[in-house]
Amino acid sequence: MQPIHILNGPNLNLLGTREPAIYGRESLTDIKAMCAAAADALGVSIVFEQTNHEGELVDQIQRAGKDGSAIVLNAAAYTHTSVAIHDALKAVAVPCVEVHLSQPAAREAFRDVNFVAPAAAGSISGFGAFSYVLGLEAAARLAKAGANANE
Ligand code: CA2
Repeated sequence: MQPIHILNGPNLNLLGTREPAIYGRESLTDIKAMCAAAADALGVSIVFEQTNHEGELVDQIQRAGKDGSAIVLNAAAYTHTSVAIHDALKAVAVPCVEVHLSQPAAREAFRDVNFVAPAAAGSISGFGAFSYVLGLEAAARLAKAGANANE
């Protein structure tokens, strides 16, 4: 099976340095290590990437569509703003599981707008770094089933 691509959007490289009450104390490197351990247990391989740039995130989604079996996506702030990321997810033939550390629905009203969820197979939010482990498990199940959310 091709790897599951775990993609991270803007500012997530700063995790562990600020706002631990909202985003937890783990750094993105810690989350990558948690995902690697979970991937081993699930018998899948992963690619783990982060970018602060919208177009680069679109490129990463397109690469995942060619070289991956599923996407786990924390698009961070682009979740709430990016038609380009919505369109990229709709354009690829692999399923996407949306993940968030926090629970956006319990936060500011501007986070109620979500361009990722309508293009995702499902969403996992509010469990801190564990959202990624749950998201990876869901993505592995979808990938093994050969699911394609955009068919
Ligand atoms: O809860 C999540 O995972 C979010 O995707 C995080 C985004 C936010 O815009 C989404 O609504 C929910 C923000 C990521 C910012 O990351 C920071 C990391 C360290 C310090 C400050 C921000």
